[in-house]
Amino acid sequence: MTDTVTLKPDALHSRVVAILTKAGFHAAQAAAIARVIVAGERDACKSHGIYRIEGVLRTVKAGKVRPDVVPKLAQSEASAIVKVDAKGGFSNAAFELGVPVLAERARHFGIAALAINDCTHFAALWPEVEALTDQGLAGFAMCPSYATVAPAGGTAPLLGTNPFAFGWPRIDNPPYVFDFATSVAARGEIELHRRAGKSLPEGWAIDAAGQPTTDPQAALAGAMLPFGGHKGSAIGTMIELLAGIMIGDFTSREALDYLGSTAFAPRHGELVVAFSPEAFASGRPGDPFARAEVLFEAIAGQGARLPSQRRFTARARAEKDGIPLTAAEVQQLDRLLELGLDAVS
Ligand code: NDP
Ligand code: PYC
Repeated sequence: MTDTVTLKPDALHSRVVAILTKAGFHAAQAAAIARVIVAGERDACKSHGIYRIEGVLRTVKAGKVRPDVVPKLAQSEASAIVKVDAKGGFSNAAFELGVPVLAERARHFGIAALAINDCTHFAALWPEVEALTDQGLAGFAMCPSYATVAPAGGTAPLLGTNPFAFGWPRIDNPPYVFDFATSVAARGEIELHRRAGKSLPEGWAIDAAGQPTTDPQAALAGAMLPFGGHKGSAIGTMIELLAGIMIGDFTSREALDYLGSTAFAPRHGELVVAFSPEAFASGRPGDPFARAEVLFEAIAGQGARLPSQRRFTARARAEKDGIPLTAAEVQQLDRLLELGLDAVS
């Protein structure tokens, strides 16, 4: 008997939607959340795949997020700033509502920004920058998280794992996309190490006394470290400023104070900026997309791999053969569907 079950992405999407619907989600929120969770599994990004469903349900049960609301677009005809009020729901439906307007404004002005406020965000950011590259736009996305990362030289959690993603459209290839936490690793990775009983690599975290640790439990009670020392610390701080303070939303510290626990998905805002490469390159020599190809070929020509290549390979495999899940993961999906919010404490 095999320990692995293979599901087509559509079949997994239906299962996740059913779980969320039973838990009281509005159809637009359920479908949008399920899309990013399934995309995480399809692209072999387990830290933001189905394991996040429990956290989503826990956050609903604690009354820290509203599953039944519909996000609202704040229209401002002449502005390059598009605003969406998530109304205390998850970010995913709010992003899906705002992105067509963001793309239209970016084409019109050459650059435009989408600010999402009052949302709970638990997901990877690459689906969001890919929504821009799919439309021939470049762009980046960023958001705070909750205070779990010590600034470089500090000893206590203050910054979030604050992800940053960038995408550039390519002509006959998948886009150039990178997406990473500004901590050494995403917090989801620490949790997956804890669940698997594995030690962390050195340099990921400090314990509650500020001492280096490889014990995931001690790391969760202490603080994670920024990637690249003072450089990651500064980028994490920039994200607090632009995607927290500047858009009038929570910093990671404030998000944790609001939640009172990292057991829930974090609530804050998000900033997405879209660029039209044609508009910026207009009047200058060379086609920006052709010139970008020269750069990518030069990178690959040295034997280096482009970011997201692993993901795109996993995606192609999953689209052909289905998404492999362990029997335990399938049982957990069945349990979440049967028990709904009673499945989580
Ligand atoms: P990883 O370190 O796993 O990957 C970072 C990026 O680097 C990916 O684009 C990856 O591409 C690329 N990459 C990895 N190895 C190489 C290599 N050898 N050469 C070239 N590129 C490489 O990401 P993190 O653990 O930091 O983050 C994982 C996810 O967690 C992200 O999607 C992020 O958005 C999410 N996150 C979300 C948060 C939130 O609050 N919503 C908070 C923190 C993180 P590939 O995937 O192909 O390997
Ligand atoms: O993996 O660090 C993380 C994370 C925090 C919130 C969502 N993902």
